[in-house]
Amino acid sequence: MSPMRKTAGTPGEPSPGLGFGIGPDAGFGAGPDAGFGAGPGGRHRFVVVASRLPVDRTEGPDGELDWRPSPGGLVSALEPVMREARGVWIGWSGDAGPAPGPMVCMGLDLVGLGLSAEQVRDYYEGFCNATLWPLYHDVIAPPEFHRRWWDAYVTVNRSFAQAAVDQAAPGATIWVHDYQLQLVPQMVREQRGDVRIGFFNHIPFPGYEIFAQLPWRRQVVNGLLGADLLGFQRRADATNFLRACRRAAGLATRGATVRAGDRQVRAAAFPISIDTDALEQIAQRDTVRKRAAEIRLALDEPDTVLLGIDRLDYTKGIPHRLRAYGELLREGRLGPRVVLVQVASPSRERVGAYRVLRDEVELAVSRINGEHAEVGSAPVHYLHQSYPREEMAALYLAADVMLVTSLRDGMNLVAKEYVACRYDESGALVLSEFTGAADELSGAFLVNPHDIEGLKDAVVRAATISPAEARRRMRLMRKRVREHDVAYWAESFLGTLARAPDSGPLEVLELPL
Ligand code: GDG
Repeated sequence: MSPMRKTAGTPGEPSPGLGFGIGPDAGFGAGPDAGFGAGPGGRHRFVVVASRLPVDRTEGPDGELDWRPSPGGLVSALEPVMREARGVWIGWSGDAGPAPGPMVCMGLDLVGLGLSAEQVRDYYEGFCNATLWPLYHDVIAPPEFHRRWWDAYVTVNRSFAQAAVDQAAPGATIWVHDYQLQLVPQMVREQRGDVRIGFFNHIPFPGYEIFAQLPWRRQVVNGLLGADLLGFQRRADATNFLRACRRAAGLATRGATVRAGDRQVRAAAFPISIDTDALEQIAQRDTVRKRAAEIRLALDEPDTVLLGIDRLDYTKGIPHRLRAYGELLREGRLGPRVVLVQVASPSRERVGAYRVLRDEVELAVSRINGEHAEVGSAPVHYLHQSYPREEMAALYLAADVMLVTSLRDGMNLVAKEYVACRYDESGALVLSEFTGAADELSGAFLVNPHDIEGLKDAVVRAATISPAEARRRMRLMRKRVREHDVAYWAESFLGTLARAPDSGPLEVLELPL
């Protein structure tokens, strides 16, 4: 934890994809001809643009405000190349207020942008979290469309783009992340023909019938097309995007390539992953293994521990999971000595749909406990809190069955984290087919979370699996997350970007479908 120069605020929610996994050496290599290096005039040859900085504002004991690293998979994957290239990370600090400006943390150059209270409301809570998030997750919640929110989205994207333009050396590589910044590639491109721009979308890209609802669909497609390479989690997301190019912007596509004026833009799947080694090492620590045993003891040594770990988000299918579990208890199909531990980390609490969800989940938990608890024991342990990563690893180790029942999820890193922690090859994963992870983790029990009977059957099968069968399935999944970790992901993306746009056929990652 390195003290830093700047001040103010509170830690935010675990940022998507930044919430877990550290490691000083993620084994990163940018590809043979990436050619990164510090640029002239203090500018940078590698620029990461993400909605959040990899640090949280904290308050010291005397009320002084400071910054604390919030290490995550993305940071650990990019750290070596950031260091080597004197790269810079541009992002928002997570609070309303003036820009914290440039700073150095863990030896990394960071540029903090500021959002006003109105921008937090209209851009972040509004357009990002109440328009794009539900729209891109197949309208699980109804998206709201407000012109004022769109205007804020354009303004904030412009300030991120300007910061990237200011930081980038001639010929730099700029990597823009996620749905909050879809206009940045084009905004940078307008000013800088010399840079290489990559964009990675962490969440799904919806089918055209859904995307078409967006009043600004053409602007979003054109914004993204400022990039040379667009990365998506699943092949289906890339296909959906290519279709949006044809339908919303009338552009021609050929294979994975879109012709945008005189430029060629490529769109392909690069499934994100975790820092597998670092996480496995945490899980193997004596302290963590001891803690896992303590957790089981505190739960009164149940026969079966089921676990859910999610941001409290309506995309994660927590109510569906609780419904299935409640019915299984009523039917007695899991036996008397079963416990569900549900971590629901606080998330986006100022957005209406999230407050409604919290009430719904807490009502469902109380109903189940009200019906089935006995004095001194409860069938659901509900934890609306965030935990350090060692505690998360201990929870993964303590669980016999991991439940991931998302209704829609770009990837779902929790599923991969569970697998990474199960170094003794025990445990079972129940995994929604609507996650990106379902394309890769073939040893999971795949479920449609809307099919409550099917979900119940899968939970029972996972809970009663033989040790040999569990080992066979877990081995398959562990091989996948070991070979395709976050370093592999970053390397594939940046390597492909380095070869864009004038090289031969695009390398699309092979997935075992
Ligand atoms: C988005 C996409 C995609 C959660 N609670 C705590 C905590 N976490 C960590 C988990 C995991 C991360 O947060 C959550 O990642 P997910 O992938 O499961 O989901 P999103 O937050 O929705 O992420 C998703 C991802 O971006 C990456 O591209 O996979 O589909 O929606 O790492 O471990 N970490 C700690 N304490 C907690 O209480 N330390």
